[in-house]
Amino acid sequence: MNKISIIFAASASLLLASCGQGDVLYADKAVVNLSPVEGNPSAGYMDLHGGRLDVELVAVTSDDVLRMEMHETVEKDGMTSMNKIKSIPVPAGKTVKLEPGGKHLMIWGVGEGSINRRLLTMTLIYSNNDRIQINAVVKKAGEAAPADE
Ligand SMILES: [Cu+2]
Repeated sequence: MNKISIIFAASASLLLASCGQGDVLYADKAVVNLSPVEGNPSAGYMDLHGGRLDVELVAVTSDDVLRMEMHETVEKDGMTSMNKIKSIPVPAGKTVKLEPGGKHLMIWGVGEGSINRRLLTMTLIYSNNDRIQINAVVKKAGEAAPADE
């Protein structure tokens, strides 16, 4: 058996509220915006909340996609482009947003099952070997954002 701890963080915000601490490594507000064009990659966004230690998000995986990459949008000479990045620093106690125009996930081949249930399960892998499983809300193009609870 490996020593990797798996934390199910689907309701991490509830957990956080109930224990009243701000230094738990977790992620929330995860969303996958499906590409309106079949074959084009979809984009993933979320809030990454730092724990007690400075760590890096080194990979995001899912059993129900063909490929997932971490990207950063960069602007140079008025032109916007994207670079693939190897990791995303998540400083202790800080919140790092994956959002349009910034760092984001690029996702190819989201499975029909996840699209139909409107949830994509993904695993965040950190540099300290923590693994956090989250469910991202899958949104079709043009669909309104789900109400914030
Ligand atoms: Cu991208």
